[in-house]
Amino acid sequence: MTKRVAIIGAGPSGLAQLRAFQSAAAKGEDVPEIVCFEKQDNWGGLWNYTWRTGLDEYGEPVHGSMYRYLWSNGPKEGLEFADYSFEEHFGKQIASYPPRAVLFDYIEGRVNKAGVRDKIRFSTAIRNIEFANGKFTVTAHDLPHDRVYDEEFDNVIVCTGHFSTPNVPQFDGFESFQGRVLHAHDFRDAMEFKGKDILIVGTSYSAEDIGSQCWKYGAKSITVSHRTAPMGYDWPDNWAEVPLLTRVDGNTAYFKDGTSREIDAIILCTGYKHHFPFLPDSLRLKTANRLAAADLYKGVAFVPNPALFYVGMQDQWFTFNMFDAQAWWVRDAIMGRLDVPADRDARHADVVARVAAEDAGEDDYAAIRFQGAYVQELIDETDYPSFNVDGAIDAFMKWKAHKKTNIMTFRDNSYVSVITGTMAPVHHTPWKDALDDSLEAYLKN
Ligand code: FAD
Ligand code: NA7
Repeated sequence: MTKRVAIIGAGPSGLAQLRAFQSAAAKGEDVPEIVCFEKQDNWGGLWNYTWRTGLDEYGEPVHGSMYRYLWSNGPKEGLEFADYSFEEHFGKQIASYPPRAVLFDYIEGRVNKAGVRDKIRFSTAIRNIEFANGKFTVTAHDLPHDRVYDEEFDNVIVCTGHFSTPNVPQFDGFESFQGRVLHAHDFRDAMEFKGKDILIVGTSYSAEDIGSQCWKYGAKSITVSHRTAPMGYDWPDNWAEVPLLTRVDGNTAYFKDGTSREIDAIILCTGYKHHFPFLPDSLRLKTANRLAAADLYKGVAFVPNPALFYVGMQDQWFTFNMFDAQAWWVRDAIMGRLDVPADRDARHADVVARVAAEDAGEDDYAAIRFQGAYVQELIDETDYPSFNVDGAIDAFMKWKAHKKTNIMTFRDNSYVSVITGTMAPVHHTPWKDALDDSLEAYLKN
């Protein structure tokens, strides 16, 4: 096959795409030439932890948003690769909420086994992409050698993630606040906030988890300010939920209900923006962070130009296994084994239907089922190993219930693998007491 395909990013989505092509090649199929460009010097995307914030050694915006002591925020049984189980990787079943280093090791194990590292050009940032006469011209920047060059491709698959460019609102008084104001993207170590009164703005995953971490590592108090609704869990005594921040004066934060609190630091857990500075307007995805992303046929093929694909651009209940389902589907579309409608209106109609179906759901439970059905739809159309998607949905439902029961102990539960059918062991130490998040400590079961 003479086609050339560019994959931008070697995080879980880009690695899923590399593995998808490699699995077809391993079956003796004639696959396109693949080049993956990754601006960091290693793979793993967000799971490749960096201490850096702001700009990196080349002046590039730091991609990493993950922090020390991060444990999976959902059960691993909801994200397990269908072609590479946790038991295969670790030689035994492990507990259900692995810390970051353990999940990084697992992600890496699959692609080491597949032998795809030589397809990746590390420390290479994509600067620009143009489309003309049926070809993409991709401009890459080899950062260590400071060399910019162009190459042509038939298809481009954007796998650059969407939880790296922070959404940073402004509140009156920030400019004269006496403590630190940071976005979740720049949060690295909860120990920094030990003994402090912290204010968190936002009520989604980052707010819940960064607040919980600060609590675990000894913050004096946690106040969480909501724009829409409080999270509503049964929080510890030194945790309060308050209405939206209106202003800050000195070290006093004022809220919409007229109350105020003294605070030492403010962490904006206010989400992220889909940001593709390397794409012209005509190729750039513009979507909210939702399950039915705008402008993506089957959630992956760009409606205005179906030679361009995006993987992992949805908001995420399912993660690694959804990226796999998408990557296998994209591979088959590129290899001509699946049809993307030639008619733009037909592609658009698919998006409209998905948006309406998502909007018809009333709660998180419906959202989980919606995304599970999407994963099932894609894997039914490719040779990605079928797995028990309903079992993964069931793990998510139990996880939600466990969080409601006790938000500080939900990670002490275990679930059944939907790949091997084995029950995970209960972890040797409750999450709140497990201060060492290393791989060695976690695997001591
Ligand atoms: P990313 O992991 O973001 O990888 C994108 C890659 O593209 C990066 O390596 C980046 O360097 C590269 N890149 C970007 N721009 C360029 C460019 N111009 N040129 C070249 N390369 C480029 N998911 C879970 O399943 N469980 C969790 O517990 C969990 N916790 C999370 C915690 C945090 C704080 C965050 C932010 C996310 C979390 N997620 C979690 C969700 C996360 O989005 C996925 O797990 C996963 O990392 C997404 O993979 P991705 O490959 O799509 O994107
Ligand atoms: P999310 O899930 O996009 O949530 C963003 C939160 O920020 C949400 O609660 C928003 O409140 C809130 N928000 C956004 N803008 C504002 C302003 N201007 N004022 C107040 N509150 C605001 O981002 P997360 O970082 O939590 O999660 C992203 C990923 O990281 C996720 O996949 C996890 O796995 C880790 P709203 O409800 O819209 O009022």
